[in-house]
Amino acid sequence: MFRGDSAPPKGGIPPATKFNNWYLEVCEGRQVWHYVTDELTKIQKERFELTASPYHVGLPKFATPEESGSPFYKVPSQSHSYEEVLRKGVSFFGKLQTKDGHWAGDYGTQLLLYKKQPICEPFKLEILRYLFNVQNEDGGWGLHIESTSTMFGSVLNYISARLLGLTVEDKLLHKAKCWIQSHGNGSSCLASPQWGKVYLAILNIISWDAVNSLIPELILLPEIFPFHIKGMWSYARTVYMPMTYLYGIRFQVAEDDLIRQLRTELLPSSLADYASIQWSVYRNIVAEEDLYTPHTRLLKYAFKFFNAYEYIAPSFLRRRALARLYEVGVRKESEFTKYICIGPVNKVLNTLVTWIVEGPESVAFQKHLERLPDYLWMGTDGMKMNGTNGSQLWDTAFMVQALMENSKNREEYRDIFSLANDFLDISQIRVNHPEHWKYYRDETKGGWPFSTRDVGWLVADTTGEGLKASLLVKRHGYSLTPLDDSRLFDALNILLLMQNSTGGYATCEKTRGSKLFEYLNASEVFGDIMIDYDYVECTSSALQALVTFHEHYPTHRKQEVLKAVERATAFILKSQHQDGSFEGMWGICFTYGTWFALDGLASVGLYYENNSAVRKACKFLLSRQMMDGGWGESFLSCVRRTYVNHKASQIINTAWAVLALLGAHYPQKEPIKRGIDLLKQRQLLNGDWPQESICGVFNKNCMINYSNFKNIFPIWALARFTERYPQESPL
Ligand code: LAN
Repeated sequence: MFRGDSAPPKGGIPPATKFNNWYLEVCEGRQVWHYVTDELTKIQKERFELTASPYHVGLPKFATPEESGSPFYKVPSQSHSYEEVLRKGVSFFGKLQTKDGHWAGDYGTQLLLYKKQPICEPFKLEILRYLFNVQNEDGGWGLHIESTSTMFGSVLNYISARLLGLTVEDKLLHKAKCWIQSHGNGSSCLASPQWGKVYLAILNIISWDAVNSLIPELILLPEIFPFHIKGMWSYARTVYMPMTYLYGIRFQVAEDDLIRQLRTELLPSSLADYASIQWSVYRNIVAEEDLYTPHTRLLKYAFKFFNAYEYIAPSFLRRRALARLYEVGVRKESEFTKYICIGPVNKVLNTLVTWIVEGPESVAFQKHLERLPDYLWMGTDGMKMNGTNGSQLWDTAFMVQALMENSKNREEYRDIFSLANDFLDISQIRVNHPEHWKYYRDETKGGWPFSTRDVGWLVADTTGEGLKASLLVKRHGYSLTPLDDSRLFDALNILLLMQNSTGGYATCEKTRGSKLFEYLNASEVFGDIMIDYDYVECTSSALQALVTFHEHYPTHRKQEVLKAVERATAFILKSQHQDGSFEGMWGICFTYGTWFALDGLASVGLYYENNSAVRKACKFLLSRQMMDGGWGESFLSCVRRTYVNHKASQIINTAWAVLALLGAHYPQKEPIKRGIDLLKQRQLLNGDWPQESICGVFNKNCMINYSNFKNIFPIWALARFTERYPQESPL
C-alpha cells in the first residue's frame, strides 16, 4: 500500500483544513496552491482548476452515489470490453488536464524538504498532517515515504514539526525523540549524514566543526583539474555550491530558546555540557540505518588533509572562493532559473544565502520567496515539498504519446492534443543563458525541461519526449499552431550536442567529470551522484526522438542523425544485463529500464523476431510475471541493484511490462492479455486507477512519487493492446 495515500492516515489524523477550500492555480506550468475560505470571485473561478483541485486533495469529486462513502473510490470498475476500460480511463484523466494544457500531480519525495520560513496557518496545519501521515510506527521518519526510519529523515522532520510550533510533549514527537535518542549508537543526531549535519549546523544545533570540510577553494582550481566542480553532475554541483558557501562563512542562525531546547532534545544526553563537546569526533559518524555509500579510503585521506587545511586556509583565497561560489552557484543559478532553482534543496539553500548576502529587503530575496510556493504540493495526505517544481512536461509528453497510439479514437482527443500542444509550445526553452559557459552551463535553446520552461534546465530525455510529442501532434494536424520547423530543428540540435562519446545520453549535460569522482561521494545516503552518467532511459528517449525526427525531416542533418541513431542503439544493446534485463535508474527499476530499452530498440526495427537481445529481454520480463498476471517490483531493486519482487503486483510495473512486450512484438498474446486483464480489474468505477506503491527513484536510494503514472501508463498499455488486438475481449 502506498503510504502517502492513506487518508485518513495511519493513526487517523483528521484533515487539518477544509479540503473544499484548496485550489490549484496553474500558469504556463507553474502550480500554486491557495486556501480560500470566502466564496470564489469570478476571476478566481476562471483561474483556479475547479475540477483537478478537489481530486488532488482527495475529495470524491467524480464519485457516483455508490462511491461517495469512499474518498478513494476503492470500487472496481465493471467495464466489459478493453475499449471501454480505455475510454473510461481517458475520459477520467482527460478531465484533469489543466487550463494550460498539462497534468498536474504530486511529486513528493525525500522527507527532508521543510525549512524555517514564515508560513500561513492552513499550510502549516497541512504540513504537520503530512509529517504525521508519513511517520513510521517506530516514531522515526525514513529517507522517503516507504523507507524504514533513518537519522536523516527523523532529525529533520522532528525539527520541522518543532519549527511549525509543536512541542516535545506532543505524543508523536515524543516518540520521534525517543527514536533519535536510541539510534546512532549513542551519537543520536550527531550520527546524521553529511547533509543532515549541515542543516543542524546552520540551525545552530551543532557546531560546524562536526562537519567535514566542504573545501570552498575547489572552485578556484583550473577547470581542467580532474576534480573541478564543473565536472560534477548538475544536481550535485548546484547543491554543493550554496552548501559550501554556508560552510565557508560558518553561517548559523542566532541562538534562541527554541534552538537551546532542540539541542537538549536532539543531542545525546551524555553530552549535557554543550560548551565542552568535542565536535570533530563526530565528523565521520553515521547511523547504520542511513549509510548507503560508505566513505572510500581516498575520501577519508582527502578529508584528513582538507580538515587540517581549514586551520590555515588563507583568507584571500577563501574570499575569492566564496565570491565565485556565490556568483555561479547562487546568483546566476537563481537568475537563470527565475528563482525556482534546479531542485528543492538548492532552492532553499539559495534563498538563505541570498538573504545573507543581499539582505531581506533585496529584490533577489523577494523573488526567491515568491517562488517557494512552486514547490509546495497539497496532496491527499497533506502538504509536502515536491522533488522538483513538478513533472509537467514529462507527464504531458507521455500522455500525448499514449493517446496517439489509440488511432481509432484519436480524433476524439483533438482538444486534449491541441491544449497539450500549447503546453509543449510554451515549455520549450527558447534561449541560451547569457554567457552560460562562464557558469558551467551548456546550450539550452531548443531543449525541454522536466517541469517548466522557467526552470531553464533542459534534460536529454525530456527533450526527447517533448520533441516526439510535438512531432506527433504536428504530423496528425491536431493543433492549429504546431511548432515551427525551426523550433524542432533546435531540439534536434540539442540532442545531437548531448550525445556522449559512448553513444549514450546523460541527464542535463554531457558527462564531464571522470568516474573517479565517485570516490569522493561524501553524501553517505546517495549512490552515483558525482557525475552525470549515461542512462538507458535517457538514451532511449533521445534515440526514439531522433528516429521520429528523421521520419519527419529525412534530409535534415541526415548523416549526423543516422550516426547518432546507430551509436545510441549500440549503447542500449551494450547496457543489457546477463539475464536480459536493463536497469532503470529513474523508475522502479528493471521493469522500467527494460520498457525504455525495448521501445528504443523497436524504434530502429529491432524486434523479437529479428533480434536476440530483444528476445532475451522478453524472456526476462516473462520470468517475472506474477501469478495474477501482473508485474510487481519493489523499490529495493533500485537499492540492491538486483530484481526484488514486490509482495503484490503493481499497476505501473504491469503497464511498463505490457508496453515493452507489445513494443517488442512479442508473438504470444496470452501473457500480455493477462497483464491487461489485471489493469482492467484494478480500474475504479470512475475510470481512475488507485495509487499503489511509489514508482520513481533517484540516486539508487531515494524514491519519488509520480502520481500521474497510475493513469498514464495503464492508458498507454491499453491503447497499444487494443491497437494490436482490436478484436480481443476480456475473459
Ligand atoms: C529527476 C526527475 C526527472 C528525471 C528523469 C527525466 C525522469 C530522468 O530520466 C533523468 C533525471 C531526472 C531529470 C531527475 C534527476 C534527479 C532529480 C532532479 C529527479 C529524480 C527529481 C528529484 C531529483 C533531485 C536530485 C532531488 C533533489 C532532492 C533531494 C532531497 C536530494
